[in-house]
Amino acid sequence: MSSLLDSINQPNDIKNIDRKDYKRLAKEIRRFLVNNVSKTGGHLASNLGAVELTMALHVVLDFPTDKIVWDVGHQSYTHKLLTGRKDEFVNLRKYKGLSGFPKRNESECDVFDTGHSSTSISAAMGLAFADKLNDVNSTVVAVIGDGALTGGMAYEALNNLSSLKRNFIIILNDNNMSISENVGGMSEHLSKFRIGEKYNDLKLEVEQSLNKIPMVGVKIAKGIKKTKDSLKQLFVPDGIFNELGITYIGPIDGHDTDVMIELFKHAKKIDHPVLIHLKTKKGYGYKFAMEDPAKFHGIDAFDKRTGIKRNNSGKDSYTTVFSKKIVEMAQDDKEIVAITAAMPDGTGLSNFKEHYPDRFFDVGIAEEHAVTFAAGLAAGGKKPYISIYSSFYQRAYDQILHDICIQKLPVKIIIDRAGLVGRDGETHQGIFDIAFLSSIPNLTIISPMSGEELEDALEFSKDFDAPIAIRFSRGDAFEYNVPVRTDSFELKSTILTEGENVAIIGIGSIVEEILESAKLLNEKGISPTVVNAKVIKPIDTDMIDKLCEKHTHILIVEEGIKHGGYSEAVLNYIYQHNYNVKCDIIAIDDMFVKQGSVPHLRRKLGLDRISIMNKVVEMLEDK
Ligand SMILES: Cc1ncc(C[n+]2csc(CCOP(=O)(O)OP(=O)(O)O)c2C)c(N)n1
Repeated sequence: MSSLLDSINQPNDIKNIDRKDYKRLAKEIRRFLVNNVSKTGGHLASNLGAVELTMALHVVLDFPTDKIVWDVGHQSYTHKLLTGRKDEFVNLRKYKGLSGFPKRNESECDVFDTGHSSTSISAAMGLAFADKLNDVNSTVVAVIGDGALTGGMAYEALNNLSSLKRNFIIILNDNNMSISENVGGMSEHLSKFRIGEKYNDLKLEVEQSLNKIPMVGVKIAKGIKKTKDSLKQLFVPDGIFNELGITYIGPIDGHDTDVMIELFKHAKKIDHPVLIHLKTKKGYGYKFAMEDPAKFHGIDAFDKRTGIKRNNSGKDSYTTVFSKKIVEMAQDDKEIVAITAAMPDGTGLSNFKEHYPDRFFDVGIAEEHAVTFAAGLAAGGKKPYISIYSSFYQRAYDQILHDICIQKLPVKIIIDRAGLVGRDGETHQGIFDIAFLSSIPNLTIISPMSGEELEDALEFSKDFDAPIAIRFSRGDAFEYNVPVRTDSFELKSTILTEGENVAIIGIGSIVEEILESAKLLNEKGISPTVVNAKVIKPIDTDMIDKLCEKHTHILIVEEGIKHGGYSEAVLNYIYQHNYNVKCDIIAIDDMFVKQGSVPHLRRKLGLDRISIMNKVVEMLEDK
């Protein structure tokens, strides 16, 4: 039997597939997703849960006139398959390959780039208003998960939506999960809605009328009328949404393609915003993902027969070091509390939750709230450790500045996934935090280079009586053997190897790369001084003075954006003090870094050991 998926090569091709074959198509899509993602890695569980709802949307909508905005965008793989991108899945998330998120430059059917949560309703509303002003007759849909519906932006948009006064569809893909278990009052409210009798009546009627399709006449007309009548009964007056001027429909089985198609057709005709509440199962159709959807939310390559991840190094990541250390510290210090914004597993705080459930807070995908909440906890005398990925702190800039730093509250701002993160691409690279945080007064910023140093920094932060940020990378923690380990952590840079002529200064995990480049330079007879900057703010000016006095050349290497970064601050200091040294910087120069493996991206950006070595040689030759 030929594959149905093979007959889908461009947008709208799904419309040529017979209705009776939809189940088979869904199966083929799932098999394709599991096969491919097991090799490339990716967001598997969310995509498996969104297969039928995506198919139904593609049957009903006309692309590219009609538009879908995918919240977060991690669940858009089926949309990519149905819009002619099947052959590109072999290169999913690879350098220059297919993105794991919607990208406007990839297809005219991707109308809005996403990656960070809870933006879909705002963006879709903008598109709908634009079409309205341009007299374009289109259907605009925002697909948002129950997890993304914990984010503040979603509520700002819902509150604003009644001003639209035209058709607008929100698909709420409710699988009762964020990455982990979903949290909060809205989630509890939604879980009270059960698929009930009215839905089952509708399902029966849709099935009956579909069975009659080959015949013509009164019976079909009756069937369709009945369907319409029972559809009306699904328009439940739900308090929250209806009060905001949004008609609520649901809940509907989000794996029932036929019923969704009927519903979406009707929803297209409604002259104001509607929200269709779908109940789906995360990981649907693949045993291992259904059993452990959190593990398969975003996963590296795995063995599809066992569900076991390939390439486990066995070493502790920086996150694991943090996770273990904070549990240990909280044992003795009862004032320590921990906060996550929907990432208990990713930040390693699920360990803390197990040990100290009363001192653990998962606030949902709500970084702004999380930061101000932490500020409140600190004002109340607690020692809050808040852990968020670097790129997600971007939306909490004002809360860090306004709620923590102006009041000098001793919040411990843990920045995970700082630096390059790799395959999720430009929305997720953690390359801006140094630049945007360095400008904030009262904030101390540390970037430990190894697992041990991270432990020391955490210990130091516990009683630090002002805001402090500790940033570390994704991946295995560097195991650097300090000859004599002292327990005292000082806000000072450290010299790792004493050399001559040239000094190389690094921050965080890039120091490991610098040490490797120093070995290569040694082979060439060059002996650089290697400095672990460790403290980004305030700059250790004593160390810079010393380096400038003893060297002719200084190179600063930073896995972050150049403008406003650490390197520029050091350069500025050297310039102001008229030192007679030649300086250069390797940092990311005014660009968004696309997807790719971290080693590959480092090579492309000149941040790998060979490039660092070459830069030093070049500097010394150019006396
Ligand atoms: C601002 C922001 N914070 C955190 C994340 C990480 N993140 C990606 S998907 C996700 C959960 C989304 O849950 P839901 O919307 O229900 O989608 P599902 O994966 O369950 O289909 C989270 C927390 C993000 N993308 N953006």
